[in-house]
Order: sequence, then structure tokens, then C-alpha cells
Amino acid sequence: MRLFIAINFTTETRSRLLALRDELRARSEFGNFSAPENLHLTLAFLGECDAKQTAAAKAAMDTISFEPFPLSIECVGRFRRDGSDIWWAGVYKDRALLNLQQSLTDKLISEGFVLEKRKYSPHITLGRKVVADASPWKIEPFGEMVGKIDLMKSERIQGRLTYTPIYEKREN
Ligand code: 2AM
Repeated sequence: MRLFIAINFTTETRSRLLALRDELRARSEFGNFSAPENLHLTLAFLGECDAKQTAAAKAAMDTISFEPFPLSIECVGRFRRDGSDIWWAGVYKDRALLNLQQSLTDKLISEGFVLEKRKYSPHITLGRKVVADASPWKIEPFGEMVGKIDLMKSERIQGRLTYTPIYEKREN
């Protein structure tokens, strides 16, 4: 199973993200844009996991603790790629979010996972392979309180990228 740990959003936040996605799409010549149900914020990408690793990921989630914290979406930006870019909604680097991501990744590493070493850059992917006549822009911030993180399974079902929550950890 291909797994990652993420924050999922309320219907309200999701629809505001969709409006950003649509604005981006309107300015684009081309792009694979995220399906509404696929909008999320990744905390850690685990990759292909067997049953033992899946159990270890759940154990890591169980051992961390966090208080509810505000998540704020503040801009639309991109990662430059040759010819086409990944566009995303940028998330404010709130101390509580960074602490949660750090304690989770520390725990996962101690459980034996090999994780990406790049500095965490919290983003919600809106589109991939995007060719757009646009520059990153700031938005009126919006967001929600976060009180839960999910272990997500990623798979292709009839060619469609599908993410399914398989385990959750709530604030405590
Ligand atoms: P992305 O949106 O920037 O591609 C599921 O693929 C989630 O895990 C996505 O949010 C994706 O981020 C993230 N992810 C992080 N590292 C990844 C990797 N090496 N391969 C695929 N997805 C990765």
C-alpha cells in the first residue's frame, strides 16, 4: 500500500480551495488539476508500505500528542519544473503545525521509515503539469482549526487517483 499522513479539510475549506483551483485553471493552458476530494495537506509521505510498516505508522501516530491549532491558507504559489509547474495553496508555517510535523517525522524515523530530507514546505497541491499565464499571488487568508490527522492510502482505481483515510489520530 502506498501511504502518507495528511490533514484533510472541512467542506467549507475545501470549497474555498476549489475556488482557488478554478481560478488557476482559468489562467492555464494546460494542467492536471486536483479533484475536490483529493485536496489535503501532507505531513509525511511514507511510500509503499507492507503490513508491518502500516502498523508502525499507526503506532507512530498513536504516540504523538498535539493540541488543536489554526491552519491558515495564505497564497497561491508554484514549484518550478521544466516546461510545466506544480501549483499549490500555501499554508502559513504556524509553530504548532511545524512542531506536529517534526514530532511525527521524528517518530516515524525512529520506527524505521526513511523520509524525505528536504525542509518541510506546507502546501496543498492544486494542479500538476500546469502551464499557466500567472504569477504567484496572495489571498485573503482562510482556514480552520485542525484537531485530527489521517493515515491515507493512495491508489489508482480505474485510472483515477484515489485517496482513502484508513486510520486517524485526534488531538489530545
Ligand atoms: P505533492 O502534492 O506535492 O505531490 C500523496 O502523493 C501526497 O504525498 C501528495 O500530497 C504528495 O505531495 C506527497 N508526497 C511527498 N513526497 C512524495 C513523493 N516522493 N512521491 C509522491 N508523493 C509525495
